Amino acid sequence: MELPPRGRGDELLKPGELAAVRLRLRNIAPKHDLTTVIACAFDHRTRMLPFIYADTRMIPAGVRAIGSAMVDAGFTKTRIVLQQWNRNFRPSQMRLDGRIPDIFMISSMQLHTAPCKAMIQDACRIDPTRRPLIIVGGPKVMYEPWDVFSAKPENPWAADVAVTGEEYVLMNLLEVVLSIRAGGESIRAAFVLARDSGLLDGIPGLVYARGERDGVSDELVDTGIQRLVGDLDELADPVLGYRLLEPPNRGGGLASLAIPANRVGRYGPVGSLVLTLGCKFVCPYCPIPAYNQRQYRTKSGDRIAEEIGRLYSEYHIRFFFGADDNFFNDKERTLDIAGTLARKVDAGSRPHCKIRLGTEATIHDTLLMKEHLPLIRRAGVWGLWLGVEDMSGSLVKKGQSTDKTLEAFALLRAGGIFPVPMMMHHDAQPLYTRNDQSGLLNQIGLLRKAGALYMQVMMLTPSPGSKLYVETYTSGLAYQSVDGIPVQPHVVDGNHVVASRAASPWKTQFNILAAYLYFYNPLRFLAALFCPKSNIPLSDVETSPISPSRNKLRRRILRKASAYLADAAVQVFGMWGLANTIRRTFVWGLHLMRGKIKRHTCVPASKIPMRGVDGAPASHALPGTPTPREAPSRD
Ligand code: B12
Ligand code: SF4
Repeated sequence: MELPPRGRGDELLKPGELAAVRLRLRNIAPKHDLTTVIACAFDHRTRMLPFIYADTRMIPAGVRAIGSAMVDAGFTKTRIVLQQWNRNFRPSQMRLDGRIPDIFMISSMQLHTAPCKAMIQDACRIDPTRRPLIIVGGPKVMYEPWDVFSAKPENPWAADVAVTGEEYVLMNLLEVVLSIRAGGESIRAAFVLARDSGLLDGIPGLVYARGERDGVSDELVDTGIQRLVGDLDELADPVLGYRLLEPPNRGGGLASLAIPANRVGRYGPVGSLVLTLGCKFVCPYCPIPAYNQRQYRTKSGDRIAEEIGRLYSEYHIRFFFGADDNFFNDKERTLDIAGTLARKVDAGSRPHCKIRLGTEATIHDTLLMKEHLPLIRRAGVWGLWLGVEDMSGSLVKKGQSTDKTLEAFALLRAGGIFPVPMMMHHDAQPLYTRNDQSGLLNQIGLLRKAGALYMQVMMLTPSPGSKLYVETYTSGLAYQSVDGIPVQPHVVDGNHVVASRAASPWKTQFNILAAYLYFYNPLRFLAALFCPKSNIPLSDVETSPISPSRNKLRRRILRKASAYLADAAVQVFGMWGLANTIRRTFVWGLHLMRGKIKRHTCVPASKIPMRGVDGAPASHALPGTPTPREAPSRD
């Protein structure tokens, strides 16, 4: 079930609305002297291929965006804590500027739900008179905001509010709460007042609780689907967020200072960057088009060039990953971005000459961009993650036949861009086939031959907010438990088989391991040493605009050697990643083989009644959610 659409023409904020709220907050911020901690939930059990490096070395854009928005709005006493680096962090121990913060925020993906809930629980241990306002946001609550309010009287805990939207919703919420905050009053008390007087109901993108018995809320009020910011140039400067990072440490509390700017690139060498958001395709297992209200939103080329320049100069970050859903979605807008970045390179701008940018796109759109690929490469795009899924098209058709995929690979490589296939394994796909190319290994073999250095295979998994989501549960496809082990969020990661009709799902689980082993292994490592796939045009190009005359030869040899050895290095990395993947998923395969599988019959939904404002249906309620009228009396 997808998020419901807003009314036609009412999907976006009015131009300038986000910029205006930022300005208004900046005017009142000095009066309030707020301290804020924003934590990124991360479950370390999810560390495996294909994301094992990016998951901890790329500083997530969500928390950073929220941190940037806070600083930009004048709330400079803000700290970002990544559980990726600070796994022992305990909200109950945090102190910022010598005090318990006024606001504690959490950002979480669906698969990191367990640590997200643990942090809320821990924050709820703080004395209620001093407890910060707890706000939860990010991809988890975009679709399942109700899950951050406990429905168990024996274990009561809850966020104060879930933000189902982006920066604007948070800024809007802060503005309303601060507008009624009396001097010396806690921000949480002001929030409660705003909530109880109905002031939050006019802010689409919130879910908050009302009433309480035995520690469990009586109902959740859903203020509806957010309006999106259309022009991403209105967002706060991402450079601000990088100054707020808590240094990696083993303690439960916070260090006195954030990571100094000159060390940020050391801890997080890959910078994620919002360039565009949205996608025109409608794959039934993907929530992205509906989340974006079928809108495509971009930053301008000038803005992106400026951000990259500053991120490079201030933090020495030169590897970037675009948070794009489909970078080539709109030719004109892509060319604006690429053209601007390429012009900077032509003019000899050092940061722009040095960067390497990776992002996601579809095969279909890559082919439409074929004559522009040299420009895209000049702009710094160096790797493209392509949604190949299953090339035979038996899973989904979005213009990715075998021929087209191979054509796109050849064009990209000829243009100096590394193609990275993202494959989706599913019940109907055999591991290997003799007479055609539909088998998983057949396809991987073809893609390797076509020049893939790195690849990912994921299992089709229920994704909240997608068209297929509810049906996956009601049809009994999704597992509830395997061999008596409940299916918890951290295994709903695309690496574990958690939804399948296969008679022997363990085979599917081991197929994924076999696919990786086929791609990353000692034999291929040796082959990569003698016949590397990484030697593509421009792979050894000089990226420095002004070559130092000294050491010119040495630099040239180094560049050539690293281009030559890159393929073998990726193989070594892949084998190490595979060892971790086997360690984490092999036992699951055994449970699938030996144990009984219990299936869901209905979709997990809120146990607490939900409603919209003015009695409207709640936008984020899934089928089976009680409404306040239906709620059984707890007397
Ligand atoms: C880059 C990316 C990754 C990178 C992340 C690296 C990193 N450390 O940053 C990598 C490649 C590692 C990755 C891996 C995975 N990813 Co990913 N990824 C993305 C992608 C393309 C961009 C993320 C991003 O930077 N977005 C930009 C930021 C600004 O957006 P945001 O995080 O949503 O934050 C905004 C709002 O959510 C909100 N917000 C966020 N936090 C908070 C907190 C508060 C308090 C408030 C008020 C608001 C708020 O405001 C922010 C600003 O607008 C998104 C899709 C997308 N376009 O967002 C998928 C996405 C996040 N990934 C997703 C998934 C499922 C995965 C994987 C499980 C693989 C898979 N099966 O597809 C793995 C998990 C790996 C792991 N162990 O964590 C899903 C998450 C779905 C969900 N409901 O949780 C997404 C949304 C794609 C999708 N299918 O819809 N991913
Ligand atoms: S092409 Fe990718 S982003 Fe677009 S709808 Fe399909 S899976 Fe989602």
